[in-house]
Amino acid sequence: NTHLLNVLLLLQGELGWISYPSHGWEEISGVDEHYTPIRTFQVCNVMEYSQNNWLRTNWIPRQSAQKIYVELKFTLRDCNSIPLVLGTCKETFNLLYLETDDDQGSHFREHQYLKIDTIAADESFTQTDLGDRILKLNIEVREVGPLTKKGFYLAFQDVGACVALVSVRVYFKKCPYTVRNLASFPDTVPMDSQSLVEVKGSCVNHSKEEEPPRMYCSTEGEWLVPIGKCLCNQGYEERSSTCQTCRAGFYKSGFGNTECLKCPPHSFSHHEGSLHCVCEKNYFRAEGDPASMSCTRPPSAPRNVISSINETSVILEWSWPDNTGGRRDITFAVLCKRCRSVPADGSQRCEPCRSNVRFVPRATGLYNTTVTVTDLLAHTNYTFEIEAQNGVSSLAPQMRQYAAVTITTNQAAPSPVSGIRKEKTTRNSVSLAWQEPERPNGIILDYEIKYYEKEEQETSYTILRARGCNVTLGGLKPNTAYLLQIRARTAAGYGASSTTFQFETSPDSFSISSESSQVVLIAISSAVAIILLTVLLYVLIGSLCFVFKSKHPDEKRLHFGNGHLRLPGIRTYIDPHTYEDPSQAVHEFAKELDASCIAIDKVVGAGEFGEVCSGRLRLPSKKEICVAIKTLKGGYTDKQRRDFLAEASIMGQFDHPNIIRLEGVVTRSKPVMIVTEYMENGSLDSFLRKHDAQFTGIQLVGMLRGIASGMKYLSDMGYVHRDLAARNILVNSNLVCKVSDFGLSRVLEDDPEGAYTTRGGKIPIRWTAPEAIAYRKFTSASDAWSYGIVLWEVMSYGERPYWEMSNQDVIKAVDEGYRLPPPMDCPATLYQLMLDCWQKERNNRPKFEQIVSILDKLIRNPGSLKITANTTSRPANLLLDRSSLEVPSMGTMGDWMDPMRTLPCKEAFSGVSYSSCDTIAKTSTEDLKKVGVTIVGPQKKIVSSLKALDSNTKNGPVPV
Ligand code: ACK
Repeated sequence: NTHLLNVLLLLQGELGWISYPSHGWEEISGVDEHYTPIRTFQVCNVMEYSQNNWLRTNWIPRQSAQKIYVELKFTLRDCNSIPLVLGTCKETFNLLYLETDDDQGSHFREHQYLKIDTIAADESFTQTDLGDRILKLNIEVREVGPLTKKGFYLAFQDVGACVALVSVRVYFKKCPYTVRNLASFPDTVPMDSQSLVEVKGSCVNHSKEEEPPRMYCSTEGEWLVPIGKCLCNQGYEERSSTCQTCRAGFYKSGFGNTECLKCPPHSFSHHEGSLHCVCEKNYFRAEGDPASMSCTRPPSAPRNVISSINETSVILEWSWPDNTGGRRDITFAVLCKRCRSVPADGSQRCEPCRSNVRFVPRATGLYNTTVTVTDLLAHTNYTFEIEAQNGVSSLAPQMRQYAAVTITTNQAAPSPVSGIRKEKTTRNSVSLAWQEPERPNGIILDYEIKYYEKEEQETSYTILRARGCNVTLGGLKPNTAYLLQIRARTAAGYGASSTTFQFETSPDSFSISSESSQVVLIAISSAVAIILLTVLLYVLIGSLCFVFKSKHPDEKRLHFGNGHLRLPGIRTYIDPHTYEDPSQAVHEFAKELDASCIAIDKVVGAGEFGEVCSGRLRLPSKKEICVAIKTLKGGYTDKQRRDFLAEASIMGQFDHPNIIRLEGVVTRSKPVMIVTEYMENGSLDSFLRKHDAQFTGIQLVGMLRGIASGMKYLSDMGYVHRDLAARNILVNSNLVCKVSDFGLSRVLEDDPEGAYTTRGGKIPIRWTAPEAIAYRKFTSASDAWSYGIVLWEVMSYGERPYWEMSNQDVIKAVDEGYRLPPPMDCPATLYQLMLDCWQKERNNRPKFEQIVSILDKLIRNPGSLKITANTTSRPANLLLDRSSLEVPSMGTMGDWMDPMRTLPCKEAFSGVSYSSCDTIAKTSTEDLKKVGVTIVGPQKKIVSSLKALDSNTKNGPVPV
């Protein structure tokens, strides 16, 4: 029971209470029912009438009590037990009180007291075992209140009874200090009325309120209806109504009156009051992991990776890892890489796969142990790294493990062409365009366009080929519906056909009269006859060519389709890498020579793969010829052999007077050799340096024309050289320049000029167009830039472009718009051509075809070479312009051509006609335009210079 009794007064010992009159109440020692000695106040004047005896207590301070309780223990004799008292004897007494703010001492006034109650005995006597009657103790309790003054007196009024007061206890009730639901409630005195007192509790130390704690204190001093509670803080638990810290090795991460928990596996707490346990070394907790969860680690690598390759797709499957790191949230991620070994140090260089490689269902977050990878390149090595990941993998990159598998995709045909659209339709022609296949799986050699009249249901159809993504179909019937399908071809063969596309030609806009229709009919028949004849001729010549020199077995089909005459076939360069077996490519394009037919004379230089020698080749029943022999040095790797022979596979596809000619290869015996025509004067750069200032302008232009012509041929074939530089041009005894040095990765590896760029890969910076340096955009237009540099090298007799500037400075200067200045005595037209080749916007650079034609015009009008760039206007953004103060070189035509004496003029180049100086005299601005002098500013100057020159040379023709 929560009653609290605060005893205010207990009748014990000498009390000094006051009695009125003095012979009334008396203080007497006695014994209680247990015969324990006690002090009592007694009165027993039962024989006399009109008794009025008062006994008053001392002043009792009220303290905080509002309502007090008075418990009386007393004995009272019944009047029947006393003989001769009838009429005077009473059996009750009165209990009274008086409130005062201070002790009034002995001052006593009867009438001031208020009666609390009349007290009667319940029982008067008790029978003992011996038959004695003994007085029985009565206990009575009375309430008094509300009290308001500081203290009070109690008084007992006897009116003629026989009473013994044994004990007077005065007390009040209160709700005692308590802690409930971790909230402490103070001592609270209840109100006097019937209402409850609402008390707010306060949270014990290290706890916080969850809901405000409250309780009610009843008038009986009882705590009632606890509401709300407090919760122990993190790191504290409830112990005997207090919040105590968790012990070491335990933790409590949340608020609440739960116990501290033992640290989960692979974690520990060294300190008391830990909110969570710390993971052991190499164990981790992921962000969402509860503190009660064990610490975990990344899983081990997946096992047993199996790959099944299907053309350019691969299905990868693997087994669950041995160790999941203690977690269930395992997923798998697959990383695709393309790796190749670097011949220089044998290391592997890897790069991520192209972004269009597709993973089904996806590359990361795989729940199943399989993935299908599609849209890979054909014939390509791929490495897949498969990693099992769990929630803590990202926290421990150093512990991550993966299983790797390397595969090589197969050859695959291109995917179908899509997006066919009509660009222009006339009565008898239609222009179409389409999109390249989404997955070319190799280099697209050409497109086959098959079409037929809708009516004819494919009984008769026509096949055309096109190299680009557009074609114009001519000779169609007006107002007729046609159906058409297109498919792409790569070295792997034809891809699937596009969906059928329908188009209609425009209707006839005029009708032909019967008379004129006859004329038209005749005209048409004659035209058809002529065409048929041409076809026959074409077929005849074509098959002859094919018999003698069929390097492309497919070519036959290319030209002649299914019997219908079509656009002439366009020979395209085929990347030997598209062949599954590169040695197959070598034998497709290069003749295998018997080593016994080759005699090596001497070493002339060193190539990337071995020595370069000069020698002789004598083929059965052929004249012996001088050849250059490139050898593959012993101890080569398979890859080196492939790369070495790749050059022959490329060179063997070319047939042009300005491209170094391949005689054949020796692959069946050692050393492996590539045999080419011999170029007596070696490479152009060293040749020019050796013959500084010894050639005429025409000779130099002739060399340049040859190079441009070779480059036109290469660009028409779709081959991008990437390393066009004077050092890669060879010169023969006739001063004919031929483009050499073909290879696939050679720019990256063997050119001493190759410098590593920030994006990786080696590039001959000084010769390379900015877009090729910046983002490897190598095109025929970037070759045109390099051609401009070769032009500069030639005109400066082998000077090093940008002299000793660092590669970085070159890149920066070029990027800022600076260009090399004209070489000394460089004709303005040639310098303008250089500047055109160095246009930042690659589409503005001249095509090789245009370069050839500009040079041809110059050769036909050599006078135009007389105007040197030094004398005419010079762009403001010249780099290291060392010669801007030079005196105009206005010599004679003879002077310009003088050095020609040293070489046989006629042999310098073939098929080029020269003009005499007469032409120069007639040169007008219009003519200058014709020869390619396009700059607006200098035209006047050039013309006036030519006029001046004309007067100098009028006296006679100049020998050329
Ligand atoms: O400048 P060069 O004498 O000419 O030194 C180099 C050397 O081999 C390394 O490439 C020379 N060279 C390469 N191919 C031929 C060739 N077909 N005819 C003559 N010399 C060649 C080149």
